[in-house]
Amino acid sequence: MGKYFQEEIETASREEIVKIQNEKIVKQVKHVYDNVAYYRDLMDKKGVKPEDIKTIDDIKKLPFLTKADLRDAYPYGLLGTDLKDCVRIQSTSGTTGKRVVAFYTQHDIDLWEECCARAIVAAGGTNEDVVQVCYGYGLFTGGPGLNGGSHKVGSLTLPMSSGNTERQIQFMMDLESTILCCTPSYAAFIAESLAEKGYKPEDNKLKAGIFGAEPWTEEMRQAIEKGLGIKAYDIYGLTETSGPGVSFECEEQTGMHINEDHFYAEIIDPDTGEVLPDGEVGELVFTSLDKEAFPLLRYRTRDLCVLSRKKCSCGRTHVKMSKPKGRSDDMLIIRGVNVFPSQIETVLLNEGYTPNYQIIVDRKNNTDTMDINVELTPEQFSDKVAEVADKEKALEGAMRTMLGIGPKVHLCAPKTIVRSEGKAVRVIDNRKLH
Ligand code: DLL
Repeated sequence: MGKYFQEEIETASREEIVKIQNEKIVKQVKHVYDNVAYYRDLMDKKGVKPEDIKTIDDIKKLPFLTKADLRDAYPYGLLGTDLKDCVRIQSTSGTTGKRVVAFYTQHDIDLWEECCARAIVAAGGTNEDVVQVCYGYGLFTGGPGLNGGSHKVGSLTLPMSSGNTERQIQFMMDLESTILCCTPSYAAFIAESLAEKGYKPEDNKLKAGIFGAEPWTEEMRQAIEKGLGIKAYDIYGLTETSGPGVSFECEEQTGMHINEDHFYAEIIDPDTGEVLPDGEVGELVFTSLDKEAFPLLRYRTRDLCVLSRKKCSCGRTHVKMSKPKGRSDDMLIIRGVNVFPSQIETVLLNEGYTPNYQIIVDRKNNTDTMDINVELTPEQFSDKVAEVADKEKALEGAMRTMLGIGPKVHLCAPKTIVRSEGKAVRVIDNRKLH
């Protein structure tokens, strides 16, 4: 296997990509209008008919779809095929409200797994690799998606699921895993556990990791790369669009190529819905181009990103999205200031701290408070009160420079912040504003 999983499409010219998108969007809109009453109503309300969509540019005429619509239509209201044609569901890990349930025909599964296979090959994967998948299996899309992608590449697949770190390490060492797939926070935990057992980065056979499902910073990437002795690639996706593999990083590591033959991306102003030009930060909106069971037109992800069409040295031509800079609904507003957890992570890692932290937001006497618990390594740990107080002050200063407001920092003893095996819980908001 070469550098690409599907070279022709991954390196297609802009004209070829637009041609494919033009053809597919006409069919996809007709499919949705004919089969999904919920979206047909939205189109009718907006006065848009399938005939109005002749090219991909006409997509702007279509109404948006939001998570609230998904809740409204739960569970079958957005189904685009007969239930008897579906072979699988997957669902979100959300703990509040109704979960998102996505449906798949066999065709949808195949396309999804191909997207994941592209990501694995972009990370250097071949049929000679041993791919250890420790994303959760089951309803979560991470495990099944990467598992299917790994099969398509022909790699030996270790369907580990998350957790049981002892067993992860045993299999990693005994079966000589070469590619690790999990959340970045779990990768950091695995690196920490390996070091504790006395393993050096060069003792494992890993060469690459494919990490996603939660935000992670460049600083976190460097820490993981150093800790495991690998190159760490980002992968993005959401249950609504099928799962991981909507976009993935190549060796250039300057953003994730969106699989544009299956998903059309737009960036909009989250307040006005206006489409923004490439290069501007806004909310990412996806339109599926060839899904059968769960086709979504102009789905608002809430993820804030930038698109770039700069030529990529890897030869792939598909548009790139930046790492999500946060979610429009995850952004904390503290005393009127917008704060993203990723900014805090950047400061911590730049200042030489671990990525083990937790942000606690509260409201006391009508004023927002922000406390950040930061775990120290055994080397950093000191029982001299003055020393700790000085370090906390310095970190508070660095945070104030980055965020514009001053949080209270608490340095904690090693191993006091709970490790995550899936998506890390970084923020505890006790303000009960919702
Ligand atoms: O997290 C799918 C996935 C699994 C992606 C494995 C990558 C790897 P959901 O649980 O529906 O699906 O959560 C989707 O997670 O809207 C983003 O906010 C966030 N997210 C996913 N990938 C990334 C990433 C899966 N690479 C939500 N960087 C999305 C930052 C990410 N955030």
